[in-house]
Amino acid sequence: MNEMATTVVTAGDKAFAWGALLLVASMRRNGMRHPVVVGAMNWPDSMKRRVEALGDVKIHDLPLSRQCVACQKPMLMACDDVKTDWVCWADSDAVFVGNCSEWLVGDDLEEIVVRKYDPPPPLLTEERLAIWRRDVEKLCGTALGESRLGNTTVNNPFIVIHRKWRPFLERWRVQTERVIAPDVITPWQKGSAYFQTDESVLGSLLCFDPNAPRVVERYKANGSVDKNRYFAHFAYNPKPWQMWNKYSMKWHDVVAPVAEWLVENDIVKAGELPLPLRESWWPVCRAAAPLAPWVWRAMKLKRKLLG
Ligand SMILES: [Mn+2]
Repeated sequence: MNEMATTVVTAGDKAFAWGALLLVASMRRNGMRHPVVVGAMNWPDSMKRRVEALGDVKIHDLPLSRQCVACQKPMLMACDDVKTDWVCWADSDAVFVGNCSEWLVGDDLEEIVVRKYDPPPPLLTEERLAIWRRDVEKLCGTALGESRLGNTTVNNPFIVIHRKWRPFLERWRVQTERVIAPDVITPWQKGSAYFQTDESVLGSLLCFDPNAPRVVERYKANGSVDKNRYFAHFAYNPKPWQMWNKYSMKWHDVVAPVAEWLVENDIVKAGELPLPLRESWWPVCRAAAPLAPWVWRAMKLKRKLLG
C-alpha cells in the first residue's frame, strides 16, 4: 500500500479534540497506518495522550495567540514533521469510512486534490474576486488576468498535495497572515473578501497565482468512486460528539463504530466518552436531534452572557 507516501495533517482547538481523536481512530481502525501530525490548540493532556496512543502521531501545540486553528493549515502541512512525498489535510470534524489510502495520494504531481464549489458560493462576488486578484498580485508580483477557476473557488476540508509544492504552501501561509486579521478566531467571516478565511486564501491563490497547482478535475474522496470508502465530513454545528442534529444523524452509523473501537482498544474508557458518542444515549440523542440547533444556540448565548 501507499501508506508511507502520505502524512495526514489535522488540527483543532479544545472543542475539536474529540473530533481529531475520532478522525485518527477511524484511520487506524480501517488499517490506514499513515503518519499523522495534529495541531492542538489548548487541549487537555489526557486528549493528547489518547491521540498519541494511536501510534505514529506527532502533536504540535498551537499557541492561543494565533489566528484561528484553520488558518494554521498551510503551516502544519509544510512543517518538517511531514517527511513523506505527499501530504493530506483532513478536517478534524470528519472520519474516514473504509480504507481510504488510495485517495491520499494524487494521480498527478502537478495537481492539488481539493473540491471545487459547484455551484459557486454566493458570497464570492466579482468585487471579491477582484480583491483576491489584487492581493495575489501584491504577494507574487504578478497575477493571472482571468481566474483559473472561473467564478468559483474551492472547499477545503480534504486536500492532497505533493511536497514539491511547499513553496506554494508557504505563499498560502504568508498570504493568510497578511489578509486575515490577527484576532480572527472563527473560520466564517461573512463580511470579508476572505469570507472563509484560510479556505478563501487558498482559493485566491488557486485562481490567480501563476505558479499554483492545477485543481484536480475529479474529486474522488467523497464516495463518487467507491461508496464504501470515503471521507465523511460533518459540515454543520453542533458536531456529532457535541450533540446530534437532524443533519448529522445520518453519520451516526459511521461514527458509532469508531467510538466503540476506541473503547475496545482501551484508548478511552466507556464512561469517558461524551454522551452523544455512547450507544446507550443514542435513543435520547436521536429524539432530541430536532431541538439541537435551539439548544446549541441557547448554550452559546449562555456562554456569551456568563463569559
Ligand atoms: Mn470541517
